[in-house]
Amino acid sequence: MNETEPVRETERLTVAQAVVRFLANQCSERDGQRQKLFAGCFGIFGHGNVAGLGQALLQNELEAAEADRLEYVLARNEQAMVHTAVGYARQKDRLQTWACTASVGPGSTNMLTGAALATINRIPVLLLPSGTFATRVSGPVLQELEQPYAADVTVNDAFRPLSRFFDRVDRPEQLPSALLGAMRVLTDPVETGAVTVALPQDVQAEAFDWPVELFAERVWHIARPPAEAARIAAAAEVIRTARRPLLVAGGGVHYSGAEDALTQFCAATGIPVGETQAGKGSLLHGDPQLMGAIGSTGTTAANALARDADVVIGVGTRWADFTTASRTAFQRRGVRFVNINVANFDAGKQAGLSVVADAREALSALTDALAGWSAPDEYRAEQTRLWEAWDANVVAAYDPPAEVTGRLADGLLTQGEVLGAINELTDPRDIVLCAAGSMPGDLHKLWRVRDRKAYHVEYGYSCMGYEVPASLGIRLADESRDVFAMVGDGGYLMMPTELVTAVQERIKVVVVLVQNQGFHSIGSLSESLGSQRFGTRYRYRDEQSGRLDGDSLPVDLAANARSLGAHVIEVHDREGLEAAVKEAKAAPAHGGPVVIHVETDPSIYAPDSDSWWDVPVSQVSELTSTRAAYQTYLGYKATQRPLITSSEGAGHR
Ligand SMILES: Cc1ncc(C[n+]2csc(CCOP(=O)(O)OP(=O)(O)O)c2C)c(N)n1
Ligand SMILES: [Mg+2]
Repeated sequence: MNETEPVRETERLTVAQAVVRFLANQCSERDGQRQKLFAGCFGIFGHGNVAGLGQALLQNELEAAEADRLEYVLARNEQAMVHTAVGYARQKDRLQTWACTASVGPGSTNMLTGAALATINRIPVLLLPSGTFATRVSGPVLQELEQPYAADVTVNDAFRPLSRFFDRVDRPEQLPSALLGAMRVLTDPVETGAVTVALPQDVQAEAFDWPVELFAERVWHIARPPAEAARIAAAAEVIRTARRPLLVAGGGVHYSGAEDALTQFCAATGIPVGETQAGKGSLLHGDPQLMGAIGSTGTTAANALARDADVVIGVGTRWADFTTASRTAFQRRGVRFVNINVANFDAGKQAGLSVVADAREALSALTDALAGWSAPDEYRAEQTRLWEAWDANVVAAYDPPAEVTGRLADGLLTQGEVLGAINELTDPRDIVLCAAGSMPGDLHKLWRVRDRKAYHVEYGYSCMGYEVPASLGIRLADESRDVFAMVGDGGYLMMPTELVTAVQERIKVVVVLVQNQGFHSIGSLSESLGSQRFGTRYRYRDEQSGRLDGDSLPVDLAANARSLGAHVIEVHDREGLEAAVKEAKAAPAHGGPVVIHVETDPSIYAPDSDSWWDVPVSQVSELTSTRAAYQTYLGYKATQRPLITSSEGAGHR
C-alpha cells in the first residue's frame, strides 16, 4: 500500500459509545509517569441520557476489553457527583479525574454549582450534561427551556460562564474536535477547571462511522514550564534586598509537587512561610520555617510577619481575600511582591514581579540563584518566638482549661477539642476534609498537618454540602488513607445524599457531624456586623415573639444518617469522642460510611488571628448594633491597602 494513500478504517458506534470508548483511552503523563486520565464516570440517568450514555456505559461494563473499560458509579445528586469528582482530582494533584453524565434539564443544571466550584478551585472535571433534541422535531420536550428571543438557547448555556471549555455536539462530526479540546483544557495546569461537553439526547444515540484513530490511546502531557532565567535573576535581586521576607504558599505548591523544593528553599534562605487554605501542608508541622495559616483565618505568627514584611513571595496562590485579609495583611509601605505562578493571570496580582512557571521548577532555580544569601539571624529568632506564642494557643484550644470546660453544658465539647482529638488520634497520613461553616477557619488555624496530602479544605467556593460527596472521591483516590470529613449540621443537611452512594459502593469514609444547632459561623459574623445572629439558628418560630428564637428543633441527624445506612456513633463526652475515632479507624476498609455525631458549644471560639475580613456593613441603620458595627468597619477600611505599587525593577527604594 502506498503510504500517502489515506487509510479509511472506521468503526460504527453511537456518539455516546464513542465518547465512552474515547474517555477510557485517555492518559495523562507528568515527569514520565503515566496514568489513566479518567477513573470512571459518575451518572444519574433520565430520558436525556438513559438510552445514550446509559446504554453506552452498560455495553462498556458488559462487553469492553479491560483496556477500554470505564467504570460507572451511580450518584444520588448531580451537584454531589461533581464534588466527588473534584475531591478525587484534587487528591490526585489534578493528574486524574472523573466524567459526570446527567440527564436534560434539572439533572444538568444541578451540576452548575459543582462546575463553579471546580473552575474556581482550578480542578479538572469533565461534565457531560444532556441536551434537548438537536433536531427539535418533537420540542418542546419534557424539561426543555423555551426562550422566545432565541431558539438555540438551552439550560446548558448556563455552563458557559462556569466552564474553562464549552462545546455542544449537535452533529456527530463535531465530536472529535469537542473531545480533543476538552482533554487539552483538562490537562493544562493554567486553563484547567470544569470542562463541559453538552450532548443532545438524540445526538447521543445517533450512529456514525468513526475513524478508528479516535479511539487510539492518547497521552496528554502535563507541563512543567520552567521560568525564564532573566525572571529568576530579577526575582532573586528583589529578594536579596529583603530584611523581612515572607513566602505565601498556595495550592499550586501541592499540585506541582513542590513541597520538597519549598522546604529546601526555606531552609537555605531562612524565609518563613504562611499558608493559604489550599496550600496548607506545603511545609509539615514542626518545620521551623512554618508560621502556619495566613490571612483572615491565619495565625498570629504569620499575620505579624505579614504586617511588616518588605518582600512577599507568593507561590501558587491566587491571592484570595482571605489570604490578604482583604488587603489589610501587608502594611509596610513599599512592600514588594514576587509571584511564582504557572498562570500569568495570577502571577501579575498585587502588581508583583511575575515569574510565570511551574512552582517546583521555579523554586529550585530560585534556591540556586540565592545561594549564599539568607535572611538575618535575628529575623529567624523572631519567627521562633512568634510561632511558640501561637502554638501555645493551639495547645489550649485542643485541651481547653477548666475555666472553659466549666462553662460548657453537659455533654457538649468545644470545637477545638473535637479537632484536637481527631488530629491526635488519626494517622499522620489520614486526610481531614472540610468546606464551609466555622470549621474551615478553625482547621486552617489549628490543624497540624503531618503529610503533604493530608489536608483538604475546599475554600475557593466554600460550598456547604461539598464535604460528604468529596469524601468519597478522596477515598477512591487513595484507599490507603482514612478520610475524616468534618461537616456542620447546616452543611450536612444540604447534602447527606452520597452516604447512600458510599453504602452502595462500600466506600469507607468517616463523617464527623458537628451539631451546634445552626450556622455558628454566619451567626458570629452576623453578630460582629451588628445583625444580631438574625436567621442563623435552627429554632422554632416562637408563637409569642413571632421570631426564630423558640426552642431547639427535635431534629435527630444521627438517626438520619443511620436511616441512610451509615454506621453511626453518638458521642457525649471527650472519652466518647476518643473511643469513636478509634472505632472509626478500626472499621472495615470496605464497610461503608461511619458517622460520628458530636454536639459542640458554639460560644467557645478558636483563638483570634489578629486579622480582618471585609464584609460590608449597612451605612445607615435604625439599630444601634448596626451603627456601632459600621464605626468599627470604617476603622478597618482605613487600613486597607491597594497593593498596586509595581514590584518590577530591582534594587532598594
Ligand atoms: C451552599 C452554600 N450556601 C450558603 C453558604 C453561606 N454559609 C457559609 S457557612 C454557613 C453556615 C454553615 O453551617 P454549619 O454547616 O452548621 O457550620 P457552622 O457554621 O455551624 O460551623 C452558611 C449558610 C455557603 N457557604 N454555601
Ligand atoms: Mg452548625
